[in-house]
Amino acid sequence: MKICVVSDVHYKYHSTNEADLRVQKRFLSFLDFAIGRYDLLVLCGDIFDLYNEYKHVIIREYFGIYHRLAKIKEAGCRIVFLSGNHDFWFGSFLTDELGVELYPDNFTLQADGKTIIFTHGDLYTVNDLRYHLLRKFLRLPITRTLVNLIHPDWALVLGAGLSRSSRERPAPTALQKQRARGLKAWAKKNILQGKADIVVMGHSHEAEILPIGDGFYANAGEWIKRPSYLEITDGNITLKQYKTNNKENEQ
Ligand SMILES: [Mn+2]
Repeated sequence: MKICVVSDVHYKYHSTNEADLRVQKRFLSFLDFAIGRYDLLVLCGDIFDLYNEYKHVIIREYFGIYHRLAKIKEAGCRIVFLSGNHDFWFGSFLTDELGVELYPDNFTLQADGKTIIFTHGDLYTVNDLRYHLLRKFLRLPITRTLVNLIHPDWALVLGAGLSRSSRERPAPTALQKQRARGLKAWAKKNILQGKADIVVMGHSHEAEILPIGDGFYANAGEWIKRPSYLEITDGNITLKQYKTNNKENEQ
């Protein structure tokens, strides 16, 4: 089985910033590259920098992604999307129209004799009570109901202002690094207790594969500085950099 994992693209619904446009172009090119290549594509959270689906409205700027996900799906690939801390207000569009499977917290897969747990990672940060309270608040149905009373055009502008840009802090700060230690600690606990062979996360923006006991903690990294993704082929995990042929995307 051939699995691809990508996370933390932070694709913006609207931006004129050159760095953002480069991320968008690269990611769309990556999705084209993924068509027909995998059995399972795991979108491990924070693919979108801001996300909401209304009952009858989708964000038009995301059409390029939707269109390619449909092509990936039509080529016979299963698509799993895990909520991140930037994209969790999903509706039925992704499931009903694109056949994407949505998981709000974790997704566990048995494949090629391995147990693999996928999760974005924001659930497992440490010393981060303020965020964990915010996480609960934003996921309350009433919060979303109230936001959805605002016209989508205005709600998006408001949301973009509130959604802290990862571009402005591409390198994790010391405090963020400290909080992110919880991700590896959670992975270690699950691997050493025999609950998983591989724990795959995003969120920390630090791409790596770390052996733990007989297993691995793997992080898919980010797309702002160094576009990376993970491949798990027949139970073997590798970290890859995505390179396009287009020179201007290589800078
Ligand atoms: Mn995140």
